[in-house]
Amino acid sequence: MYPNWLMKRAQLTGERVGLSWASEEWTFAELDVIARDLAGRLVRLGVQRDSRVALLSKSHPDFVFMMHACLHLGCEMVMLNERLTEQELIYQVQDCEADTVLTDDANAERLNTVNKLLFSTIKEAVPAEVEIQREWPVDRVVSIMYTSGTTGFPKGVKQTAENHFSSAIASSLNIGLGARDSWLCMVPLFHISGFSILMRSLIYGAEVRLYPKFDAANASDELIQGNVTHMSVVGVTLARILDELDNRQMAVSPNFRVMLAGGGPVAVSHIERAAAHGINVLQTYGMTETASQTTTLSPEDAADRPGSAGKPLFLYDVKIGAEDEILIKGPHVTAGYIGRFADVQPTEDGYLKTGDIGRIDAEGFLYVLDRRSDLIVSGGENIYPAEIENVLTGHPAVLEAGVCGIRDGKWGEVPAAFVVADTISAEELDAYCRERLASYKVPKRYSFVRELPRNASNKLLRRELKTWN
Ligand code: S0N
Ligand code: AMP
Ligand code: MG
Ligand code: MG
Ligand code: MG
Repeated sequence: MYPNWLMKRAQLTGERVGLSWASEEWTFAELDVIARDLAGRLVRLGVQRDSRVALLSKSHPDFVFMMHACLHLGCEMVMLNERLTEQELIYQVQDCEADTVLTDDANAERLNTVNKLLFSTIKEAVPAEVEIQREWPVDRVVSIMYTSGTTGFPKGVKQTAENHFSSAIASSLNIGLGARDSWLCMVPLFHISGFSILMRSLIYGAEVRLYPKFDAANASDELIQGNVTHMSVVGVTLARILDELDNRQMAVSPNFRVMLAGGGPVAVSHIERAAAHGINVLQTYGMTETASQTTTLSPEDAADRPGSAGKPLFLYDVKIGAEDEILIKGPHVTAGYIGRFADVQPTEDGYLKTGDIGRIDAEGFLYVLDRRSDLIVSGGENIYPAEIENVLTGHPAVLEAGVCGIRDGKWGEVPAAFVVADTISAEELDAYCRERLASYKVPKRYSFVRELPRNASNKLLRRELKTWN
């Protein structure tokens, strides 16, 4: 059993700031009071203790308050990605069988066909008497996040209290985090990149400095003023910060200690540019199935190991399996999937099969050489070609479709589609995809071809497609 993390944190260092947003801030004790109050309101509105709820919100303090309220009620939280289309969201809400979806008012017009509660409605309700869940079983599911799968159907990944706890401990044993620190959160809270910041903050008593979204000017202000000690970025956002800092010609405060860069490969040139600004970029290899980092390059090794994602953190083991696949073992590895993938066993002999290809050097440093089968990473958002191909072949005029990633100056990589079709234009396909896919997944280019590259068993050769560009 764990104690309820927010309650425990409020008892230990209740007077410390746990969350800040522009000029507002909340101590851990205040967060606990707000969460208890909201928990009572949720119950009044019919939310059951220990039930599964989905949340759809922009990054905002209210979102954090609602999450804490849900955790107080023992609820499992399904984190919905705000960029998804209605159709994509409905798939997840149905797959997870959530009883209720809690949405911020900005998303009020969405998900009208499901049982939904707006944040404003919740805040107006009269609180009921409720009992807060004082202890958390280690295998309690805290969060569920959907991640794209090779089949084209996103999989709901369970993240337990133990997953998050061990992740926070292992992270801090390497990077260091304490009650005087503040972690700048400009990554979405619905991704593990953002949610893990919230978990670490509870466990270490550090502040979360929250912003509604990534903004290079705001990020630079924070780094220069020295308000924050840590920040999480993806390659694209790091590049935008570096451009901004180049323009400003002002020094980053020595208070700032760690820039954790993950979600995909980070160019060595970015790491070098950052170093010139006095920014310590730590490249990490992490994923939804491992509640964030598995390997991270420690500050001491960063300079000598360009391109490496570091060594496995203290609690974890990584090895290379057949066909150079990266295999991961540790208490941070997901307990499994839900919904249509509930029967899929995530581990084999205790190791998570990542699908990523890598190499470990003689000193034990991991190099991620290639990503899970054909996965495209665009600005830190993952896209599986199969998901786009399924949509394209759903169009009556499309006979076959193949999608692969192409290099892109702005996003790193973007999807490009190759289609075998009766007469149809790229514009029509674009409109068709936009209705059905989040806009970052919509192909940036369509090529009409007579046939697709396939092997003897008729399997699409997406690697080959890449060479057609
Ligand atoms: C890069 C971001 C900030 C871009 O968003 P921006 O600039 O705010 O765009 P919008 O104004 O919202 O939209 C404008 C148009 O741009 C399109 N668009 C937005 N994002 C993308 C994208 N990624 N790719 C392609 N297009 C995009 C919009 O659709 C819109 O287009 P139109 O006009 O056509 O509608 C934003 O994308 C962002 O925040 N990205 C990062 C997300 C993230 O955090 N990913 C990480 C996920 N992975 C994990 O969580 C596992 C790894 C991990 O845990 C980790 C990762 C990083 C750091 C630390 C860790 C850790 O281990 O702790
Ligand atoms: P997600 O599905 O959002 O959890 O993304 C996890 C995937 O992102 C991993 O399986 C990798 O394919 C990719 N990824 C994460 N970190 C890195 C890295 N440092 N280098 C290369 N690919 C990475
Ligand atoms: Mg994924
Ligand atoms: Mg402060
Ligand atoms: Mg993802």
